[in-house]
Amino acid sequence: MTIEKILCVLFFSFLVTPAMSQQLEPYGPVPLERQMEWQEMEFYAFVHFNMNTFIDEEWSYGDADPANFNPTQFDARQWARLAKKAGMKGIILTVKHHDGFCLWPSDYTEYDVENSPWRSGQGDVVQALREATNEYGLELGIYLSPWDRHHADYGKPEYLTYFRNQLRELLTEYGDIFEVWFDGANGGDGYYGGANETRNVDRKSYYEWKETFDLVRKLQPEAVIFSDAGPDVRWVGTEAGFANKTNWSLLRRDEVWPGWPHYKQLRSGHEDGTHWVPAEVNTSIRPGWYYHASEDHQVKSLPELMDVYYHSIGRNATFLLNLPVDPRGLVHEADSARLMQLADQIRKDFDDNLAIEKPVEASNIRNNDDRYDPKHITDGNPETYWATDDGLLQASLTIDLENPRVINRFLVQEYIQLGQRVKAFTIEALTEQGWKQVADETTIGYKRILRFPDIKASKIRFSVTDAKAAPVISNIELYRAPKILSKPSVWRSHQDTVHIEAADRDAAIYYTTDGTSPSQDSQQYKKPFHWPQKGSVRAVVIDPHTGKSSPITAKKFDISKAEWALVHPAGESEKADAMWDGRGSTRWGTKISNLPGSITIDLRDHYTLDGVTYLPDQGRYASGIVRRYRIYISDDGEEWQ
Ligand code: FUL
Repeated sequence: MTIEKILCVLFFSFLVTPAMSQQLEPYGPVPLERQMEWQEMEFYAFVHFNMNTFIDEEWSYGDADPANFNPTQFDARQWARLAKKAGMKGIILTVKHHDGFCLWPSDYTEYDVENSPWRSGQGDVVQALREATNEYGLELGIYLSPWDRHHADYGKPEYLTYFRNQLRELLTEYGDIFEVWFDGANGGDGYYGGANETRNVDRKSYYEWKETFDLVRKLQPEAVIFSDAGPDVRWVGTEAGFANKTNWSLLRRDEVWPGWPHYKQLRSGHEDGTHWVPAEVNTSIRPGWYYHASEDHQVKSLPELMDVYYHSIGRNATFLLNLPVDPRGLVHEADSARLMQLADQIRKDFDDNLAIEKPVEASNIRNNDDRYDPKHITDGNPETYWATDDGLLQASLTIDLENPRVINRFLVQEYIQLGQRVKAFTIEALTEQGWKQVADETTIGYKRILRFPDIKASKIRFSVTDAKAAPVISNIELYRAPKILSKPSVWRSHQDTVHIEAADRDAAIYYTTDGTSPSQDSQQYKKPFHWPQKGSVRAVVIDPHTGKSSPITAKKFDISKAEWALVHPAGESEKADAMWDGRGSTRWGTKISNLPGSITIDLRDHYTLDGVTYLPDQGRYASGIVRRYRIYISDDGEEWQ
């Protein structure tokens, strides 16, 4: 190298070094492109439809005759149409559940649709859904259960060959797959080709997951792989429909495997995670994953589903909502109606972004460079962002709403392509009484949405109070969501205290006890009240902003239960309170080893009775349901009729 060249190199590095050090570098693990695309899908459907649907089971044994599989009005286009209308971006289908029955004609088994009467064995559910998703512009995903209660080789290495052969069929014959879903339920009793026994596998080693993941990568490099442990997307550690408020998209991935006993940690991820493995919240629109006519009345309510929305997408996760297809081959009317309500409410909640294009000031702007100006958080462009100087772990920005506006939703996004950085943040609102704190929260990630009571503000201040590295925020939105106006619930406790609950805690409740219809002129409900009378309490929920009201709940109460006492079985009185506490969600059961058994209640007064009501356990796995009974009455506890 000549001396000129050396000088030139030195000079060059002198010029570029300061600028390079200002470069905004990713911090910690960051998403791969396939993970980014998946995250942006946000909301997509699960469809559980399989042998279980036809034999009314959740986990069938693996021995049910393929002849059972025979949908009468099969229409995958209906599923796709509903998903599309709901704003979902894809559908993941249970192509094989734990019972081993395959929804596509597999070359590797006889236990599939080809041997069912459906379409004379010519049907292929996977292909039908592929066509429907293409028609509606949706992505297709597959759930292939690792556990197979039908297969004779399950538990042996031979089964893995079978499993991977099936995966190869699915990943080569049905076009692009966006997500491959591997469930963590593994091993137990089953048919296993007629062996009818219990087979347990070592969950950590049996499946040789690496080889299977390599196969997916080879055949569908853009698909994300889901399991308890990722590698791309992790289970959220519960099927109840939520991620924790603190939710890192990071995981110490090498410590986790499908079936990991510490799965509750998946609700928050790991702050010190070594890999980018974001969470997916999966839950069913009904108690079961599969359709059961007995659950037609148990479709989740709109407020419950909105809670799931805010506790998944609103907490840095995606929302995978299961629609159990019924034996006709259709999403049941009750589920589709509720799904449309949900879609409508989501649209209303995020209808009018009050922050868009509003002026923003920040406590610090990285390098004072326009590229990192806070104006980018209200420009509606997800690719631009506000960033602060390196080493600054606290910073704030203020959005000027120009005119005071009522808001109740705050949405914020980090530019996660540069890592998940924020550990804690607050929100304050400038009201007529000065600055008020609205929220004090932890992580953000791809998206965080907060709900809070209506507040009228002229400015909103967002402050990062702790971060792993200089915060990089790409978007903030503000909304005034309308109230959810579903019927309030009314119940009366054992002590005659009447409680009224609205789905939306911020809505106003009005009630009457004289049989008239409640309105804004009636008594406003503020707290539970004592009301031992016979008669009905009528209640309504009203959105104070729009004046719109919910349907009215009319709850009839009969004789007071305040003095009732349990005589038999003795010693159970306290627990037995759940039997008459007025709440359908609590229950009391007692061990009655020799049927018929009995319970005796002392009413402590004399009444003319004309009826008795009994509400059985309303839980998903209800037990102790009374099938036959007699009711006796007595005036003295001696003589019974
Ligand atoms: C679970 C399975 O055992 C359920 O049947 C269902 O498929 C759910 C999505 O995953 O682990």
